Amino acid sequence: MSTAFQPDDALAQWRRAVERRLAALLPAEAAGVAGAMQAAVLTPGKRLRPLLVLAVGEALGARGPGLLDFACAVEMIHCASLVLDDMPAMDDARLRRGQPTVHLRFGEDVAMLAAVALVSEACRVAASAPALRAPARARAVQVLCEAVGPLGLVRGQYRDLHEGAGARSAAAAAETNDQKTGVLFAAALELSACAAGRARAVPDLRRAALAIGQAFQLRDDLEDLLPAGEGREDPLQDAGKSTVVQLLGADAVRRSVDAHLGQARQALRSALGRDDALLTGLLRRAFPETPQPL
Ligand code: GRG
Repeated sequence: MSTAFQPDDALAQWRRAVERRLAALLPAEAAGVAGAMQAAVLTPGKRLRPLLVLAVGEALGARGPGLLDFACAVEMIHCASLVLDDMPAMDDARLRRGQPTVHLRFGEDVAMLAAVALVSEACRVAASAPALRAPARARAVQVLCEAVGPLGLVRGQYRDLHEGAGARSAAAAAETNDQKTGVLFAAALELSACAAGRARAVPDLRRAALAIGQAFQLRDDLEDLLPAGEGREDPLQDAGKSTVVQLLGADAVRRSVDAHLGQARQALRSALGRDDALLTGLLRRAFPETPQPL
């Protein structure tokens, strides 16, 4: 029997651990706000952010249940942001992770309350992460609050909604990507460093996270050009919204995705002092061959 190391198996195990822990952390009732929180978080998603927390954290030497709770806190913030982003006042989406969006299932009032509750739960979970020192937990809460707040996701979303920045130039689109997407990847990787007590790795991790955020968002823009079902979840949503693909063309955007992924790998190598097979596997899975538009 082969005992060769299989990154896919390890990632699948971590993913199950994240899902079990998320289910245990959320309030148990099936009705009301608790039901909406469960729908927002437990509907299966890629879990890219928590897997990054675990992969980078372990590669930096963090072990134990505290790292897992940091990973879950980041996923709760991510899911809260998706609930809000999907609401009629923002993206007005009908589907998320293949299911009707939280506000369509539970009502807008409950969706807003669930999003607020998820942000506060994320902070509570990070603040009480087991087996980690108090300064690491305190720093993690600060990092999460900054990632959400007026200079975090809130700013990125405002910019995207009100400043039409995505459409003006490639540089403006890149800034929106940093603010709206990169910021939470950066928080995820900083939580890994917190759990491992490796603050000096943060500048390299931040560079890696922002590059991952750029690649992620540009890939998303490319997928918007694919036929319904292969790319975007809801083909009517965002119809006519201008993206960097219209500005630069799909080939240039595809090259840019690859360049950002190269920068991310280089920054991770610099943070860790080596290549890490799990992280390499995770990035390969998260960014399979760049999609070909129509
Ligand atoms: C108060 C938390 C909070 C946020 C307020 C609404 C908002 C500000 C920000 C939303 C920003 C946003 C929608 C960024 C894009 C996020 C993104 C790239 C979503 C898709 O992520 P995937 O593909 O989704 O990883 P899954 O479902 O796989 O997790």
